[in-house]
Amino acid sequence: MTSTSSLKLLLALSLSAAVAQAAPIFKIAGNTSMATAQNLDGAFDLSFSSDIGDYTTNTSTTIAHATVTGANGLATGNAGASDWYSFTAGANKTVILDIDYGMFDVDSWLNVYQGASLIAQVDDASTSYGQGGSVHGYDAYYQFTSSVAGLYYVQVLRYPNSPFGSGQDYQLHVSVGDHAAVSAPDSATTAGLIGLGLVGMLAMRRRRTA
Ligand SMILES: [Ca+2]
Ligand SMILES: [Ca+2]
Repeated sequence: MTSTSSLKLLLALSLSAAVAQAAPIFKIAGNTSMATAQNLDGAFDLSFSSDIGDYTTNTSTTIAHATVTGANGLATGNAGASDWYSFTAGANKTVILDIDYGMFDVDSWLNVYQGASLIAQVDDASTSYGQGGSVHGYDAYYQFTSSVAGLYYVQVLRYPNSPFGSGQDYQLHVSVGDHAAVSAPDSATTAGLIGLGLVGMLAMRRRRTA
């Protein structure tokens, strides 16, 4: 028995499952210092994203990742300051920091810290790094191997190591080799099954009304 309402429900489930695959979290207000950094450890998963990868390969389903949207045009914005994030990594793990959709709003700049130690300052990168999401080489990208286990920080700013202006938005993907995928697992399979079910039901419906 197929009804319009059950079709709508399936469609809604299918769409929500699809959206849940790579839903970013949003920047909190006031993460303007190392001490008030927004911790991303609870947001890692292995859901597919066409915007996440290393220099050459999509790693979204093999290396756990978290995505945060930094919208400095919103109330949580840090115009006049910078955005701080923290995450945990084990020793000798691949860590990838990838800014997407910064340009043409913001020429992004990253300061990367292992504990309190500044280990890298990052400006520009090839748009081919980190898969999709960058239309300009001014979007920062940085890949490194963690030296020790512990807490790492990334401070997002604008070139050259300067505070944000108003309305400077970006997405930051953090991928960490050994990070637990603590969020919902990849829902692509579920979405696919629901989608197949939907196609089947629509086919049935078409036959009935033919
Ligand atoms: Ca990317
Ligand atoms: Ca840059």
